[in-house]
Amino acid sequence: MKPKILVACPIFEDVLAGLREHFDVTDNQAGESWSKSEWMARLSGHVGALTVGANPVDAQVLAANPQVRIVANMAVGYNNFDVPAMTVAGVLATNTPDVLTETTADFGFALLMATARRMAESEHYLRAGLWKNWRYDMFAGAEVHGSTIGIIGMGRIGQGIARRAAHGFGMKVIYHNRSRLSPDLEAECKASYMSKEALLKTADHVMLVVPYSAESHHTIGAAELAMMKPTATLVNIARGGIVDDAALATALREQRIAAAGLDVFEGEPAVHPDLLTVPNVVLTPHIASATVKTRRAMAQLAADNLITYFSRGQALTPLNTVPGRAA
Ligand code: 8YV
Repeated sequence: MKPKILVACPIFEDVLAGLREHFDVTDNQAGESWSKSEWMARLSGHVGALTVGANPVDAQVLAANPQVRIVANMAVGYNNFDVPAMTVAGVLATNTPDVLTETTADFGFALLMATARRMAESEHYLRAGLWKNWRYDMFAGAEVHGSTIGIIGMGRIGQGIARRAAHGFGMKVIYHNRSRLSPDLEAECKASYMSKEALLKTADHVMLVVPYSAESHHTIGAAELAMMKPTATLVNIARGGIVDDAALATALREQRIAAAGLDVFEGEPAVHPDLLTVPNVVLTPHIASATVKTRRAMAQLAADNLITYFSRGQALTPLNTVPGRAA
């Protein structure tokens, strides 16, 4: 009898077919959204699951599903997991690091460019048939090349953005992180460490790439927005909840900062209604890792974590250590 696993989100058919060779798979190719209680009920009877951010794995879910041995997140971020609770319950947690680093850094840069150069706002204007003549100040935005980017969160993706900024666009790179990079890495990224406050006061563009945790909740709120230059832009490709979206919408409406680019939202897929009514914000639906190649690599790595765990008792990219389960 093959172990039963639940694939909680739609994934590539060939990756699913590969999983079916090893497991009795329940899929969600229909892409149904489940409430927490539905998700807990669906998980019943399965020893493993492939999840995304919408699937919380906490003490309550684990208590209702003591048969679960591994949960493989198809994401590098894992704030939907309570890893200590999973460890206590003997459940292995895995994520998908590395495979999405460069793609996500590309998107961060694209969102910065779109935000600073007002691409979404000007496209809407053109589509609405409002373009009647040329004006010197029509959608004049902020300079990107040669300006100063402040990166908050200098992990792999933050470093990828720093390299693009410094080497591709001649930008000055300043960063804030829980710990400083090694001198070698700082030199490679041409990045200088700063306190968060100094960074917010100095940067022309602020890029958020910090993982979500209780400590990083509302890293950017009204007080931080007030420290930023009135000409500055803010880009969040990290997680909803890192920014106080209500405070941001107010700052954008009052033009206390110039513009924002957001790929992630507090309570997504719901978006704060005030953000939908301000023009100087570019909004995308959590797609920073969304290229076909990268999404395939993420799905395959999550699948391989399940396969290697059940066949060899080890996963490829574990987040915790629990007793192995070799077949
Ligand atoms: C995922 C992400 O696509 O990897 C992450 O942490 O934010 C995205 O790449 C998304 O979280 C799906 O769970």
